[in-house]
Amino acid sequence: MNPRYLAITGGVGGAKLCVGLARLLGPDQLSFLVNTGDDFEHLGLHVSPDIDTLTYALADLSNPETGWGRRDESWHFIETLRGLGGEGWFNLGDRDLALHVLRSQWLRAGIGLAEVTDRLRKAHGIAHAILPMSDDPVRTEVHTHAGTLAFQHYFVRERCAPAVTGFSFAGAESATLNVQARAWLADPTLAGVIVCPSNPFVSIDPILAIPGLRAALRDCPAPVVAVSPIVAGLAIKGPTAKMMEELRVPQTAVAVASHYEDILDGFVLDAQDEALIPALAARDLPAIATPSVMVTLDDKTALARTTLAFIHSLYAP
Ligand code: FO1
Repeated sequence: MNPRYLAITGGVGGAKLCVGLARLLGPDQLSFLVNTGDDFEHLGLHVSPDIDTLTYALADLSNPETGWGRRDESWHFIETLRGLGGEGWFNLGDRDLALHVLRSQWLRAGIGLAEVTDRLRKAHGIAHAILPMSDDPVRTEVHTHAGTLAFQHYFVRERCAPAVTGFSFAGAESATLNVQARAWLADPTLAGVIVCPSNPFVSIDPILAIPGLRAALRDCPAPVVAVSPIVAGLAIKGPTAKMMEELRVPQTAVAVASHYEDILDGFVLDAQDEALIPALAARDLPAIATPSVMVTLDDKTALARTTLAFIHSLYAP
């Protein structure tokens, strides 16, 4: 049986590495465990942004400028909705809308999010399993000086402007981990877990908040390796560095490694942060440095290949 890998991901940055991994590993060797803490009910629809961002990335349908939503999009629906006085702050494209309508229809029929997601990834011709972290609702709440905001209200409506003081993941304590992900983590052929370069606070932490997952990652014999979302003190995309500043956490890759510490066996730094390798070694965390800014497909594949080689170097079964 071929060695298996589980990638833990959320958001645009994580999806890029997932595309690289999917070019190297087939569906019997690689599955994706995805954040659903960003999900929300909007305009009567259930929207799952991180599942959709990964779906479009794997189907090569992503909008290259934003990383979310589809390219070749049109906006007649949302422009008309705004004109009628509806909530227009969350840009739903006309083609993207079909995905939200179909998901919402199936969920209303009582079909679970994992099954809905499996139907939709197959409908997009995607061979790899996309595993929502749970079928149970988990909602990221952003605590700010101006009060608590639902994630999309913070991220899109308020454009990440409010200073954050913390996060909570409503429903996580009673959420059940996706069954297939649990099976992969217990599988003796599991050869590695990759924590993708996503926002640790709002893309990865909601997943790690699912009861049993941190313990399963600590106990699994396969190496757990994270790829840093922070390069030379900056986030490649999104509010990670801004959140770290507001949380009084150093905006460094070392701080990200510390954030994950109890579950990590290795850490992948960007080439610009090579000087941080000794600091991580001093914490018994093996690290490598390699180019990690992913623009082209080759960049994504190269980072995936280097990460897998690093995992192999750590894995003494
Ligand atoms: N992000 C934005 O910054 N503005 C938007 O209008 C927006 C719309 C949108 C529609 C569908 C979808 O799947 C994602 C969308 N996103 C938008 C991205 C989304 O808010 C974030 O990607 C995740 O929630 C965090 O990574």
